[in-house]
Amino acid sequence: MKRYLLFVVLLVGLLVQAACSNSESKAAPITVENVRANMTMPTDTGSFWMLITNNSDTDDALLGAAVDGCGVIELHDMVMENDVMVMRPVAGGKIPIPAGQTVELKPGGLHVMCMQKAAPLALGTKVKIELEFANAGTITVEGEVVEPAMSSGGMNNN
Ligand SMILES: [Cu+2]
Repeated sequence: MKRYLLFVVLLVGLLVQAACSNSESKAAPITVENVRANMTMPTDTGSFWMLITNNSDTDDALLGAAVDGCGVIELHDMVMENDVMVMRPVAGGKIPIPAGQTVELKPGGLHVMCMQKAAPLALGTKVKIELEFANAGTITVEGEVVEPAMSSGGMNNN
């Protein structure tokens, strides 16, 4: 009986998966998860954090992004300069996403920087972000507006 149930669960899982991937011919080479938009501040800047996984066996790279309400977007990293954390554009203007690896964009680290922000967004708002990859092309994902200090785990108050 247990086995039968397990079989049914697996079968349903497969069917759901098949239905979902019907429009795409194969598994996505790049998957983007946990997209968070740090866009509540009453300033003209904001940032985006996310997990980017390269499921393919070819190295890829994030080249840029586009978001409605962000006049300019840059890819930034945080580095120590004279004992102070500062952010600056990533070397080479891109974030490498090596084959088979996951790269985390997070508070205090790599991020997609929104400049010339049109207006602050309310917590919980859904935001579309268009990501441009060297190999995978353009991938549009949706993120949610979170508290400025919210880390990937949601428990860091720094
Ligand atoms: Cu930045």
